[in-house]
Amino acid sequence: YDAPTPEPRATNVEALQSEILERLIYSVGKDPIVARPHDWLRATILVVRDRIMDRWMESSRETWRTSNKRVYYLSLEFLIGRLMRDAMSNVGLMEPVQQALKNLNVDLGDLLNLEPDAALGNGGLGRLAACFLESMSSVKIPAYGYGIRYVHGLFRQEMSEGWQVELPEDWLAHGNPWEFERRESAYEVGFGGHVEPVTDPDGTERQEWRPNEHLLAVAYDTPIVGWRGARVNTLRLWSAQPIDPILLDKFNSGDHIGALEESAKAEAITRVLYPADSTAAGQELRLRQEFFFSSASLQDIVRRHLQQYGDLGSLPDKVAIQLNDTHPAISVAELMRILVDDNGLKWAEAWKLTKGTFGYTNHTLLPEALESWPVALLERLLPRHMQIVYQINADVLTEARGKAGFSDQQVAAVSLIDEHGGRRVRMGQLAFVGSHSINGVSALHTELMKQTVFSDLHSLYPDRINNKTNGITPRRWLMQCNPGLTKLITERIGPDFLDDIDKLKGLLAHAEDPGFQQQFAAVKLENKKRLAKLIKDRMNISVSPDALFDVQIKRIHEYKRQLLNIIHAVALYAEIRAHPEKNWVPRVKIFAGKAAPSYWNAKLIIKLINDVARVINNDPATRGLLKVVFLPNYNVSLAEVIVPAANLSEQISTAGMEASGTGNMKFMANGAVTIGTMDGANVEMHKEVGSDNIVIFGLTTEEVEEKRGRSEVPRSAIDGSPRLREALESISSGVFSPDDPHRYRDLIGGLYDHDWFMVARDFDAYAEAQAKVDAIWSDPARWNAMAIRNTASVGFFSSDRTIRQYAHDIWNVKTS
Ligand code: DL6
Repeated sequence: YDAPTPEPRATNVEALQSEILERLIYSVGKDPIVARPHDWLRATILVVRDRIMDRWMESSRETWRTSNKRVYYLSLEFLIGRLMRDAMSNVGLMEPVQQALKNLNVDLGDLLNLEPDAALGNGGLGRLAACFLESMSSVKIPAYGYGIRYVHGLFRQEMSEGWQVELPEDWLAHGNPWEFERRESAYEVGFGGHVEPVTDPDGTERQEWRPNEHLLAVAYDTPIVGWRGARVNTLRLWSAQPIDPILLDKFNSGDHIGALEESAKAEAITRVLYPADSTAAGQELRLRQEFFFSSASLQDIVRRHLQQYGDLGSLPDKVAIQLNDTHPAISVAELMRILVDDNGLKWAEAWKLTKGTFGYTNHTLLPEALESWPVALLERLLPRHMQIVYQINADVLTEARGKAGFSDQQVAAVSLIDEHGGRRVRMGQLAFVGSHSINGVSALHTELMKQTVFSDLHSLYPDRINNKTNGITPRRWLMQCNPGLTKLITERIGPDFLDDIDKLKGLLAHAEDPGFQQQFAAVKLENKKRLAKLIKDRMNISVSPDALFDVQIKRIHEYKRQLLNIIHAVALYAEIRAHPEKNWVPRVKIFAGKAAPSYWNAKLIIKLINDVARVINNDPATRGLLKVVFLPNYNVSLAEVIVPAANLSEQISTAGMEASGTGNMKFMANGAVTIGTMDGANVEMHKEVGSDNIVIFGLTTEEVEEKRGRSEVPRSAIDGSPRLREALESISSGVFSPDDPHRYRDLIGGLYDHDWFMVARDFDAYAEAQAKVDAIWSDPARWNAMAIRNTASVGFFSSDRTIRQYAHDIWNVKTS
């Protein structure tokens, strides 16, 4: 591994400037006189990329040289966003590149805004995967992310008269200078066919899967560079391609469309990301996607392992595979097939290696998001895997029946096959039994996992469930998105926090310092001005940067309760109109987020927010004291502008329903105060920052459970709260939807009827908490101290900490 490499590229301004020019001419093929911004972007990315290549190769060589264990993170989603600023900042190139471009009369900021946002994910789970990749590089873990190179990432959201409209997203339209196509790393993936028993020449009998459909998985690699270039890891995304690009015999016989059918069918697999994050998609194409990327990744992992170590017995010592939710859970059966059928291992030995290699992370307890596949579908698409699932299940059931005190009901609950209403394979059970570690993503969520979805598997295997509270990378979510605050913190406590985020604690000593408070507030104000400009430019709504920016940005879902927030806006509006003389705190309620295209109520909530916004924003009686804004097309890049500008972070999910949340941590880092329920990671934020620095309200998980259990009618909560009743009546009677007065009747009717998400029953507590927020805001010294303490206390929520815990407790790999 000591082959010669060229000298690392120079990083001074002159060298960068001349190389950008060179790349523009020789790689992009453009004369600088006519070059368009996209050409400059491409040339600049190529120059930055060159500065990462030598570290990338060195990282890879080091792993081969040292025989260190590799970690593989299998995820159907990687919501990475833009890469250029991340890469430049992590290798210290921001300033020289900016200067080099300036000398060429090009503005770096303009180029950064042109880079497409790689939206290969829906929400929390995909963004977490992206933060983890960056952290694994930063703490020097040899790691690979494996996923799908979707041609179209998450849809682009536009508004048509306040309704969400979904349009295709096209992140690859201008090519992708970050990726390297690896034709040599292509694997065949099969579907369908049958299984045949075969006898090898030495007399051993085994099963062989003979698929009747074949396609190619072609690798595309993207370098992921860690903080200060600590290490460069690889994100390997698979693209599906046909084995024969065109069926010539069909073409020659005149069937020109039929000749391309195979090709279209293969490419369909990696064409579109499924746009749902909290319901199992349940369609055959989705299962194909899941198997396609699992199979290609496992073939690649096994090939690399055999190349280096020559035998598979050392797999768990040298390989850790983390399953990001159940989407890659079929990997458990695929690895068993590779070990037993392709490599001749005994079943028991293969099972031990499989369990030793896999870890599984659960991200949701929502029943509708728990994946299961009809047995008949698996039998048709993956017949050998279905056999393997049956065999694994037989062993699990034998173990369960042998456990003292285990009831028949418990045995049925741990079964991989759900026998209710059509037989289905439960992917959570498969991932659980095939892994040595099963983790939740916050302390509360992990406890609830033990008590609910996995309670019986937990009794059977009590040592497997553990907690790994989520985190966010402080590079992207503080240093890069908030350079003003980063500079201020550096001036105050020095630069050590850049390398050790816990050092932010040093800010606690300055929380009460009026001078520092003023500076902190001034940075926030600048960020708010930038957001106010964006709102003006995109929405033509004027908002005052002096108002309290109250922000809820995340997927639109009933459990996340954007409805609670907008009903509060309606109630506040009524109060302002009724009492214009009062000393109201000016507020801007900012929303952003996408709804799954088939989720009617979520789309209706978007429409309601827009309807309410239109009425409130145009009513002179509010005198600008309340504004409501729904910013379309929420994505990582938009979050990077909104988060640094937020004063108040809305984390108001029904207790027990948000597994963790990670947006909550991003706001905390940027000095927003949280209003939230005791849910997900809010519980741990409350512990870290202290109850004086967070505004907690609402029912607890136990109270929610209890109310649901008693099927208690929500009407009394509504009858007992005049302001809630009036707000609901005004919405359902059409005050905000005069063109269709009944538009919200059913949505609001649900609150009277069952109120599953406890919107009505939490309303008064929420409104009181908001009044408390107003009171604190009216005392700037108190508010600023709280904001500073939030930033100071965010260290625990760094994804470096999370990854170190995975490394230590699950993967058994060393970190820096
Ligand atoms: O763990 C990352 C993220 C959590 O922070 C959110 O609380 C949770 O809702 C989200 N889950 C998903 C959908 N999961 N599935 N399947 O994105 O995970």
